[in-house]
Amino acid sequence: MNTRQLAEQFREDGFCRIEGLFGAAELADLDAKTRDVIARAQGIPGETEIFDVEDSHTPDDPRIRRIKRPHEVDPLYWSYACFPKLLEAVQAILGPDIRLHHSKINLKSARFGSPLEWHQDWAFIPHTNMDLAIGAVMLDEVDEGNGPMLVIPGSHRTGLIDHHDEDGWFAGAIDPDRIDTAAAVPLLGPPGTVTLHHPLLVHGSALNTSTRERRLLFYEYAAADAWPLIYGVQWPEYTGRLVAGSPNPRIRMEPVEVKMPHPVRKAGSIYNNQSALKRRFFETLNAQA
Ligand SMILES: O=C(O)CCC(=O)C(=O)O
Repeated sequence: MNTRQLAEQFREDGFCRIEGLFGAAELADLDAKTRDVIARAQGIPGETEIFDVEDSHTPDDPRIRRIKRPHEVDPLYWSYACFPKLLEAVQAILGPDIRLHHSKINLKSARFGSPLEWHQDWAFIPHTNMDLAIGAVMLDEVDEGNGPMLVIPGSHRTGLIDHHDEDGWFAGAIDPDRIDTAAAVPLLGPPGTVTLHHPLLVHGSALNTSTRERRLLFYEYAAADAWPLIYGVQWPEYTGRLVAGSPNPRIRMEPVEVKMPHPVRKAGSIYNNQSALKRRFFETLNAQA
């Protein structure tokens, strides 16, 4: 792994990709744990503290689209957020002191895994500076057919694009007419591949109509001196999420563009925010039925 090249590609294209970062043993661990966590969703009536569910979810036929904050659900996910090879790549991009801002597993199940409309993560997670890198660990093979993340190379240099609709509501998505969707490329790879993307990189993903699941474990990293603006961070929580470096109350302010993700028609995850969209780019399961 040439971390200097990775950091350069991240700066240039807004993302980089590292094949084989996680090996067979780590993947087996993560696979078993993730299946074990999902098994706990049997019988749940709807969304919970841990699970975000598809619209077609029922208690007898659980359809989970996301495991929320897995690093709080099981220590295994926290330990892999601190995986040395992963941190080495993140530190090459963000510097030595790193904090895990957030984590999630987007499951994108075979046949019905939800699409996500085009967006920039920065619109959801403004900080005092923009030194953030969003890591995605492929827990399954990701191919053209099972809903890969689609990214628009270089789009991180366009600045923040509006994620509010014409009535002023935060829609959690960009009007597709405002971006060059034809320039998008899929992030593909065998299990264990990791991608890191810039918080302003425009990306989205389609409905999974294939017979293959596509689980992505996201670790959102921030430089330790980037303070989240979107929620009231408590110091113990802040220090408890450091994955490299030591606590330092000195925060770096930079002239970043911020538009708060408020007000929302439907609160909750990006799936909820986007459910109120009048116009969609990606087909949904409902549209197929
Ligand atoms: O799971 C995906 O395909 C995209 C994930 C994403 O962009 C998000 O959760 O914000």
